Amino acid sequence: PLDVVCLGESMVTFVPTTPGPLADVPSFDRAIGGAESNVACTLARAGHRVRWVSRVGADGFGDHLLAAIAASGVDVGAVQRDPHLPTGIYFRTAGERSQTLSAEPGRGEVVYYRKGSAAAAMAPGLIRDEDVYAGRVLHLTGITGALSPTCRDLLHRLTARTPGRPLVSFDVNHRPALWHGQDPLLLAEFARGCDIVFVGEDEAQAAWGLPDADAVRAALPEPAVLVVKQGALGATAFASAGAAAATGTGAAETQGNDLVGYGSSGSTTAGATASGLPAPGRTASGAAADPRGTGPAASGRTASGFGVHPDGTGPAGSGSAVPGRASDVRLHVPAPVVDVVAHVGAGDAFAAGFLSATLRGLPLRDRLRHGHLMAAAALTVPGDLAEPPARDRADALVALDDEAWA
Ligand code: KDG
Repeated sequence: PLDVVCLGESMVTFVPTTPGPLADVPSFDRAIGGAESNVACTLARAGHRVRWVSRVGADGFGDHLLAAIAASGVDVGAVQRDPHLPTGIYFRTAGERSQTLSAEPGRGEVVYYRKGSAAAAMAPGLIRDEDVYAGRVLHLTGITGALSPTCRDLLHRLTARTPGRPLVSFDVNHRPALWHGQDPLLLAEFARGCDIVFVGEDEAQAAWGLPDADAVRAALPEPAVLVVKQGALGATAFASAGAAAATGTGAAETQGNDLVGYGSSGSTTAGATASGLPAPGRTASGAAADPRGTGPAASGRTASGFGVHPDGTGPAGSGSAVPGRASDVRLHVPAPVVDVVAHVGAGDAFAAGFLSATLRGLPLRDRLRHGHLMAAAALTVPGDLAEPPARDRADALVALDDEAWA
């Protein structure tokens, strides 16, 4: 059995050989990009069994993506080749925010050529359940939700709280260039259906108008674990009490939802109840009677659950504040100081480090620290992917006292 399945589009990436705005760049180096395959490659390089599920064209770029991702140790056997549609590509500058096309701080300019790509044709009927549900964790990102209507449908389906599904991890990954003309509140809807959610404080601000980590938790009480990344400051995690603890003696003993401390039944329904989450199929009104008083359920929530609506209309009324989970553990872990070469890929590496530690049954603090260490490795190389630190070295760094991490 696999540890993690990652689903999403990857692209051949063209990175300028010289600095400066894209308009002036005469030549490019070839690399690969794709948030979910970055997570897959990092996890595989860190020793986990990982599959990447996607679609690529029957073209040379598709060949290259498959070969490069497989070379990291990722199973690409379930990736489909589309005989007619091309593999997506994109161009980006290395780092500093420079031109108008850049909407993401530190990401430089980003220009996608992925509309109508083979991956954008992913659809519920095309992606097989046995391919995506083969791991202990399914990792998804919000990028998929913006690629096409069929990709959006697929993400809706994979983030529905269906019984028996693996643990679902979701990185919001708000890419403004992809959401043009679409409502990024949809990203919150996807997040509510997941068990572990990663979001940058800057993304939550840009996509949802939420000012800080606490506001994000108030708006997203459903995921058992919510990690709000705060750039150089570190990250703040919110977890239901059980989800914050060490959950097992090691990967072999830790299965499915037990990974976030739901209990030992292995059943999604029982797990959801134990963690204060709405059971599948339960309506918002049913959940209002939750004895923990943790607020309304996911499915019935609307944009008014946000303290500030992205349209600028402000709080939806004095009585509408949505509390976080009463049972939450809230934990901030500072990030180590590094000399940043390029931000691209750091969020993916953070998710990979956090998930790796989750699979190993490590406590919340250590999961955050492993996330930071993987991110630090990615921040100090120019490309998306870095060689993860050796596990014993990473464990030794994670075990240092709080002072060393302050
Ligand atoms: O996180 C890095 C990714 O953003 C990059 O590899 C490209 O997946 C990508 C995207 O859609 O922006």
